[in-house]
Order: sequence, then C-alpha cells, then structure tokens
Amino acid sequence: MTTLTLVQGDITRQSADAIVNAANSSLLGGGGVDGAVHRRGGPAILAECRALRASRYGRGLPTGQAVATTAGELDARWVIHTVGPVFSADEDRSALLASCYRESLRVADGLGARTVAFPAVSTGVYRWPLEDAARIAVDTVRATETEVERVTFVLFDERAHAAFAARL
Ligand code: AR6
Repeated sequence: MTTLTLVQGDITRQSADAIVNAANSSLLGGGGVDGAVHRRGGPAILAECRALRASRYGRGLPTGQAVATTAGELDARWVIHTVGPVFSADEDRSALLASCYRESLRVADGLGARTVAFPAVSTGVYRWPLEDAARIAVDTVRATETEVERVTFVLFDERAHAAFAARL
C-alpha cells in the first residue's frame, strides 16, 4: 500500500530515498527541476549522467523512461532521471507521461527505495496543463504496483499544489 502525499516547495530540499528529476533525453542538465538538481546536488550527478550516456544511452534516454544515479549532495540516496513528453495539442502523449511515473517507480523498486519524491513532470518547460498532468500523475501512481511506501508530490507553486490536491 503506497501512501500519496503533497508538499509545496523545492524538490531539492526534500529528504527521500529517491528524488525524481524532470530531465531531458541528453541527461546533461537544463533549467527548472533539472537545473536545481544539478546545482544543489553537485558535479557527481552530472558525472554519472555522462557515464550513462557513454555506456547505455548513446542516443539519449528515451521519453517515458527512467534511470538512476547518485544523489550527490542532495538529502537522498538516488536521483531518478525521467524524461517527460513535451505537451502537444495535436497528439495524445499521455501514455508517455504516465510511463514516467511507472518507470520511475520500477527503478525505485530495483534500488530498494521506500520513499520517492516526484515533481510535476512536463508541467514547466514542456507545457503540460496542470490539471491534466495531476490526473495522470496521481492516477498512475495509484495504479502502479510497487514496494515504495510513500510517494510525495513536490509542487513548486500554489497553482500546481492546488491542481494535485484537487485530484487527490
Ligand atoms: N522543485 C519542485 N518543482 C519545481 C522546481 C523545484 N526546484 N523547479 C521547477 N519546478 P520543469 P519539464 C516545477 O520545467 O516541464 C528542463 O530544462 C515547475 O514549476 O522543471 O518536465 C529539462 O532539462 C513545473 O511545475 O520540467 C528539460 O529540458 C515542474 O516543476 C525540461 O526542462 C516541471 O517543470 C523538462 O521540462
């Protein structure tokens, strides 16, 4: 049984076994959550991301998939990087967004993580509408069989928090 909780704040200030990063395929950093994770987590995370690019993901981490690295100086054991889809009004990419949550939990299970913090994947630079993203995030985590005991959604601002609260 997984407990779902909500927090408003900065995900890089959370304490959890694993913190999920809203990354991009390059795994080499960016803005938003990704920028904050690498800034606060320090260079060890990027070093592992580069190694993953060189070994397993020469073409980048595909959208909807997830992979773990050290959490560097963050208050966590691992960062799980997942690549959300860019929102499209013409094409339904919901399955890919759901996959981010499912695959991140699968990776968390492989690591033995019991507490996982998620940001609202794809709702920033990738422009996914908040209410719809909240529905996909909450419903997917609820429907996923996992050993993770607590999932915390960490929402940066009041609007995102309200959208997730409404869905929960
Ligand atoms: N803690 C929690 N939530 C945050 C934080 C934070 N420190 N910073 C932003 N948010 P985004 P995406 C919220 O853009 O849409 C990057 O450049 C933000 O308000 O981080 O999946 C990557 O490298 C929004 O609600 O991720 C990719 O290129 C949510 O987190 C691209 O952005 C996600 O916003 C990924 O875009």
